[in-house]
Amino acid sequence: MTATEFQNGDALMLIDLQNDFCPGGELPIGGGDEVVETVNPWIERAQAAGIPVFASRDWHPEGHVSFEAQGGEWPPHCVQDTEGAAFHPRLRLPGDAVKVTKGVRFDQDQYSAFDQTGLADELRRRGVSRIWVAGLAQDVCVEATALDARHEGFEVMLFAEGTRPVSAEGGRKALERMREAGVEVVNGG
Ligand code: VGL
Ligand code: ZN
Repeated sequence: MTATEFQNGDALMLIDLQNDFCPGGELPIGGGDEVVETVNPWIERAQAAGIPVFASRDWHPEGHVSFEAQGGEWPPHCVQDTEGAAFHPRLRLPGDAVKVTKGVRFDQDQYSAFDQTGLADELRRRGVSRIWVAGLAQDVCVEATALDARHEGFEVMLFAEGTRPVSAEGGRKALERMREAGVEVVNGG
């Protein structure tokens, strides 16, 4: 599958395109900023096709359980209302983009945009049956979101050029697990 053909019943799902996941941020992912440039034309195409654009954001309280000082595995990142938690300035999110906020629980992390957010019901309510996924990080929140989407019964298309992993090896394994779960990996835009 190569060409993007958005159709009725689709949604574009952009995962965590926030400053802290881009070079210069607190948890930078190599090429994170390139992903922002890559997804912009897809946003335009989604709008032209009249399909909804969803954008998730990691939105942690200060001292979140996922941070190293609290025994978690990550440096502090995407702390609520900081510049690092803001969407990347070059991301051209439409005004009617639907924001999905996660990672807000004090007692546990939420990698997946579906985790306790009500997203699956909201997508169904809008008649969405297939989602096109891009964003960061391929081996963390993108994977978790794509797998949950499959479990919820959605068709899932992953833009290979529209995502980057924390580690190359992690990225390869994530791709494998996503493919096994029925995620279709799309090359090119
Ligand atoms: C993420 C690590 C920690 C992500 C979020 O968005 O992929 N990664 N929190
Ligand atoms: Zn996080």
